Amino acid sequence: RVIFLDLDRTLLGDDYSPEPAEPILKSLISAGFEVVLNSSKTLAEQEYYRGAWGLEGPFIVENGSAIVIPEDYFPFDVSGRRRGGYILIELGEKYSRIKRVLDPLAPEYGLKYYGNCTLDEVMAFTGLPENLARLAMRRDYSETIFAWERPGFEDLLSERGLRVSRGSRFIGVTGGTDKGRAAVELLKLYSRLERVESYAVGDGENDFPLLDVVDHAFLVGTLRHRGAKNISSINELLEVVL
Ligand code: 2M8
Ligand code: MG
Ligand code: MG
Repeated sequence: RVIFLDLDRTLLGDDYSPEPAEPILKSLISAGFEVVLNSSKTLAEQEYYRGAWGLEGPFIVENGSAIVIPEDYFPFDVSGRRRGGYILIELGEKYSRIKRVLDPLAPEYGLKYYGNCTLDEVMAFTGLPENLARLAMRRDYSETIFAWERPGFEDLLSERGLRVSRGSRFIGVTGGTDKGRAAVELLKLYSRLERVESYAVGDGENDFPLLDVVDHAFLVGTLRHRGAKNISSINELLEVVL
């Protein structure tokens, strides 16, 4: 059983600390679940949480932009780009290209995102503590629009071939990918080992494509999505799946 988990407002609360979710992850792992983080967060941010929770498997970064697989994790060859002990299956766009599209629109629409904010501004917009804000600023494939003064930029970004989606708090900008597409690609690899039953938990609109591709879908909070079961918090998940 493979379970894809979103981070912000699914496993993490407003202080972004890993501690509250730790017992949940422990229970899922001891029940035999393969836990795969699938979030808007960067590789650097997710390494922090993986370390805190002792996760060792693949994970999906920046809204489906890349599947990150520890080298030698699967007992067969996986093709992708090798970097820092990982194999990266890249499905999104390079960060530089996304920034090149956003920068000329920023003055007119009053856009604020990592690429034109200082560390202090990032901390103020997100509420991230300094160490995590620094890791969030290490973007490889996506931008996050924290604030805007005028509407209308979303259509322009789509016309320029970028994908715009709502996360838990902000607007995410990626290439033509999403959390669901990346999950499908990773599930194909797991299926080469054994028959997989898939689960996912999220809270935001950018989780909908992920909820659509798994066997068992859960939404934390009050948003609704066809085929997904609403739960009030991640703790309720254990009652349902264990
Ligand atoms: C962004 O992700 C959230 C989660 O959905 C959002 O878009 O609302 C990303 O920039 C992520 O890297 C960052 O940690 C988070 C901080 O709230 O915002
Ligand atoms: Mg979320
Ligand atoms: Mg997310």
